[in-house]
Amino acid sequence: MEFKVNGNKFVIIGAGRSGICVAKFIAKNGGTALLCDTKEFEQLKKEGFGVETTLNVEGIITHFGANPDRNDIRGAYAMILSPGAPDTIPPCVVAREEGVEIYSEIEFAYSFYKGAVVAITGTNGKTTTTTLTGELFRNGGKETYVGGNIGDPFINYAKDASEDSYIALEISSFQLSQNRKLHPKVAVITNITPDHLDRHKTMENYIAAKARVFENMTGDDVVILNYDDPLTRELHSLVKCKYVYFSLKEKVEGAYLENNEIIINMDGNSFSLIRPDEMKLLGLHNAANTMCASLAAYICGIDIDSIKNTLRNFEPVEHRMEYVATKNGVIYVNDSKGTNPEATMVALDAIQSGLVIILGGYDKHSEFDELLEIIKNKDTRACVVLGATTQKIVDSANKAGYDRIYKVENYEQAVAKCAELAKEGDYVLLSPACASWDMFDSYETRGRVFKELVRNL
Ligand code: UMA
Repeated sequence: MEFKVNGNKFVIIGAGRSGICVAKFIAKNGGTALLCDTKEFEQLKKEGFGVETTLNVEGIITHFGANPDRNDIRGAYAMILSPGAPDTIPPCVVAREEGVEIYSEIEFAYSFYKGAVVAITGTNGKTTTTTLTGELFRNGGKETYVGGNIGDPFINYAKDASEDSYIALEISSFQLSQNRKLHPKVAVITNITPDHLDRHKTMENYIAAKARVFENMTGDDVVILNYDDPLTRELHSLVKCKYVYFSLKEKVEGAYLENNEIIINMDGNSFSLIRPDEMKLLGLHNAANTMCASLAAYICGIDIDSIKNTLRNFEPVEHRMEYVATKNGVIYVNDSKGTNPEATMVALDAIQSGLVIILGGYDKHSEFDELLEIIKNKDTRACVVLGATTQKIVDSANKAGYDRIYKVENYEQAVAKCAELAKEGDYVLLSPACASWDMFDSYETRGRVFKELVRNL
């Protein structure tokens, strides 16, 4: 079903990246958007997603600083919910009472989209996999879009794309929990480890949200699952279409690593793609991301030489093990996208020698004990800690018997402290194991602040 926008009123919850783009789309297509946010205008403006461009636009009515009330919601054609807003908030309760259907931005956008979706979800690795998938398809000669949780909402591409197009769509568990009709041609689940438990409450709910990515997939559609991660591997029992695996450890149908080569092994064809050390991406986790993206491209018929060529030239994604600068012989790496302990553990795998790490941020109720054990066992030179999770991280360090912990108040102090502690040849890694929302509007802003401070050292 395509939403009928012309002449209809929509209530949009959240005036962030998703909500602003949805409101503009509705206004452009002849509908009326009531764009709501509990934050005040000045605060929204500071976040830099362009809320000011929604003012005085025909077809957009703004409602900031409070939830919409019953009169605002009554009679609306639909409510479109931003991913960060759970469907238990008061406006959603009212919408249900008033018979107004609630949709995610992804579902809304999907209703207009005629091309094929390659959906990428999982706790970690989504952004690199999505970006690489986009590059593989684009270089393979396909009309390609890249969007979703990666930061560029699906609605921006949904209507103009042709039937022959592909979108590499990064989807979070938040976006999937409202899923209805989304029907990817290929879906990737990179891995599932505890994350966002403040919102999903239990691991079962979180896994169930991720599994919704393939609930409408049938026949020749293909689900790509991580064989090395038991939670993801076992999801095959719920899959109603074809599925393949990727693995760093076992020879599987799909893609695997053997003698330091990435092998594609599907439908009786087996061939080597590339050696991980021929690529510019650091770490084994990136070999796994490469397998996911390459499998998706191979399944959709992208030429193998084109795949190999793209892999050889692909540059790391911003905020994902991104090299920033070398200052006084110390190498600074920005992994601000490391927003949970598992992501940070993966980042740590890629660095063997001396390390100073910046940890801490918004509290998502994650556990830090295992991470601090690893930090201790790696003989990490120092941990510089800040943000809402400071005490939790210090407690985990105490449990692990690790005492090279330095508390700071802000990023200026953090970078200065790292520069003071690191020795020539060391790495300074920003991989905070936490979301940024206690200090920044996004991990991107956090990463950019870090890079700026490093460059000014
Ligand atoms: N809001 C309300 N009422 C509520 C809850 C929220 O008004 O009850 C408002 C907030 O005040 C805020 C607005 O909603 O101003 C923000 O909405 P949002 O949090 O959904 O954020 P968007 O800016 O629309 O960005 C979202 C994704 N953010 C989240 O899921 C938290 C972005 O992913 C995504 O890029 C974007 O949609 C486009 O699809 C970011 C993210 O951090 C990168 N994702 C998490 C992750 O990767 O771990 C899930």
